Amino acid sequence: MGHPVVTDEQVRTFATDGVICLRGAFGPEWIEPLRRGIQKNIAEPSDRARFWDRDVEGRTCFYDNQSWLHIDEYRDFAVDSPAAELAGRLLGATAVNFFYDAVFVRSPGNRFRTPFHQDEPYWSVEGFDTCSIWMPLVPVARESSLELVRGSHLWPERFRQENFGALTGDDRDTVAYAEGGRAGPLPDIEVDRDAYEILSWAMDPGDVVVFNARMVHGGSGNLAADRDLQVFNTQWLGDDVRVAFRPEGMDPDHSGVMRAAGLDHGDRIGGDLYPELWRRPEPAPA
Ligand SMILES: O=C(O)CCC(=O)C(=O)O
Repeated sequence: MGHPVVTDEQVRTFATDGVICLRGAFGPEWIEPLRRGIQKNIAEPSDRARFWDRDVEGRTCFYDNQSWLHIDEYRDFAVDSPAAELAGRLLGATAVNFFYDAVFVRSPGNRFRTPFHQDEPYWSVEGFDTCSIWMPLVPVARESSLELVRGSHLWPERFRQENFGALTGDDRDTVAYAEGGRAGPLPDIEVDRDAYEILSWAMDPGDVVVFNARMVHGGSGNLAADRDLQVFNTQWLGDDVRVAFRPEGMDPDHSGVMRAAGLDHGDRIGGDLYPELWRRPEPAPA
């Protein structure tokens, strides 16, 4: 089984690049249940599930999130796997809360590529100390893997993001994403790829890409006819993260469930929906 403790050099790489690929971080005891969980999740989607893509051949990209609330295999991974410690140590955090899970499941040959975007501007929280653990449960070739613009978590601008509802055609995803003090749209990475240092990795089950939620990222998909892609992704929140209800819109929009749980704008994240799952051990007394 992979070892959860990361080296100082890996912590530095994550801080400067905004992303790190860790090989063999999770063993089959985590991969196999998550694969079963994905099949259950497809059979029993939450009301947040979407198809990002369904092409004329019937190939699909299925998406769901916060399904740990009804899929035990996801809950077990979030609560009991080394993921929380991995996140906490990479973030250099005092403590880490679980935010939510997301799955991206592409059927064989699906060509859909996720548009480049940053995650944090969509979220109902704000802060620098965040990470997502992107975990393919099947082998993925580099040309079908997630792509990330190195160091983009440190870009000073705050960009307006695109409305992903336009992809699903689902009224529930229609969010205005007003300009609201933002620097304008995200640069078009695809038309000027050489201007950016784009990182991506061929990966095997057990490998993970961990990235800061301010990182510009996208891609994956673009699958060969005989290859599918099942990705389980968990999002983790560290010390400086606070609840943020954004007037420009949120996706996924947690403001309703957060308010119902007694969380308001500016609050420290916590409670049963966003449990603290790792805390740095106190140093032993000298
Ligand atoms: O796997 C993908 O296609 C996209 C992943 C992504 O954008 C994310 O995890 O935020």
